[in-house]
Amino acid sequence: MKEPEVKPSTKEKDVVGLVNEIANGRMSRRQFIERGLVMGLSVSALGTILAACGRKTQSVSTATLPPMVTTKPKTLNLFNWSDYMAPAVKKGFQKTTGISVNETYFADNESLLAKLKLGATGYDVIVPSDYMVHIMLMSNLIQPLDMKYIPNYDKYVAPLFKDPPYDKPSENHGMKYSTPFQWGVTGIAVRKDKMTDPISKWSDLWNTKYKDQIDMLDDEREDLGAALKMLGYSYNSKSQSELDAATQKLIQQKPIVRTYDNTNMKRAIASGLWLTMCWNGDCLMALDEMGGTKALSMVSWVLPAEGYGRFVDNMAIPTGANSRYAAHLFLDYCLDPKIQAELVNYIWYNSPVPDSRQYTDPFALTLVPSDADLQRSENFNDLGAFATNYATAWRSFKSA
Ligand code: SPD
Repeated sequence: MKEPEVKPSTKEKDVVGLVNEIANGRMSRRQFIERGLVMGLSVSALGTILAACGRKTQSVSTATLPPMVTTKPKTLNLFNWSDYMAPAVKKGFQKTTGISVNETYFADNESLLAKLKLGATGYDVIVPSDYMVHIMLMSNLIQPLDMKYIPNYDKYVAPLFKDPPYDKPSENHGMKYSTPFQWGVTGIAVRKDKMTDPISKWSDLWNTKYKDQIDMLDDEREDLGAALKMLGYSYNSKSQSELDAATQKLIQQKPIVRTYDNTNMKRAIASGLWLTMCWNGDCLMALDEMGGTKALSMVSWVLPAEGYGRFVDNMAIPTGANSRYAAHLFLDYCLDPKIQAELVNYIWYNSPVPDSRQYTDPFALTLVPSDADLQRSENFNDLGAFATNYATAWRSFKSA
């Protein structure tokens, strides 16, 4: 006989939410006790939960760095976004250290997280974006770095990228979990040689006249964020009604979208698709393949008027890495100004290392947003417990 499905009651879910908040340091002990009592929990039950959380947070706050075993492995496993590493950088690292780089790919932050949560081990270096660094460090999926093995961080990283809010556990014990890799923005690549209408905003991607000439990113925070922004809300909204409205917008747009893709926007642009939602580096990569500056007469890059996303992608070392040492060497190597320039000259994103500019191909600076343009951009934050609402919204959009 089929067992009856037992669903958690609302009260149970509220208690789970409350426990997550205290365990992840998003709530003070006092707030926890006050809310717990209002929910009808006994003082002794609250005491037991606090004791358990205390053990967890203590292990973070007193964390001492694990000893560094400086044996070099043959290979370092890099888990990265596609089109986000220069072959010359991998070769150079091998030449310098004797360690070869084996690169595999993920499509978005959420699939990277899922992979690690499911227990994948053996990745030495991963490349999560800002908000995802915070989610991962709060879940102990990445390890604290030993900065004495990453001297290029202090030497070369711009102050703006040092000490970012996403790289801090709830109790700030001074450990770092990530180094900046590249930063960028999200916009629209427009084939102006194929269409003459002016395009300036996200809502243009909802115009039915462009049916099958639109590609969207396949990315939960990016697509929901663009729809939120178009409705006048924040990329980081924690309002269920705003999120519902954004989900409905994406569902409404679905019939006119040709495809959702994060991994090959350059092909869409180069093949002549009119409107491609994409990241600046991938747009520039397409332009590079289409002939460099000449291609600027065919493609325009639009930073939507309603506001758009700005991100910092970072390098971090998963808890289950094979070689903590090789990973530190690689993080350090990638922050060298010449290596940053080698990267930028191939992947066409923006460097957090100002000294790299002197070695950078001027073409790479073509799509760097001005300070005035950046006023309209918004960072992506860790949404805490509300992240599950985005996941649910994204699933319902996908299955609609
Ligand atoms: N092809 C490289 C793409 C890397 C983009 N990072 C995405 C950040 C998402 N908010």
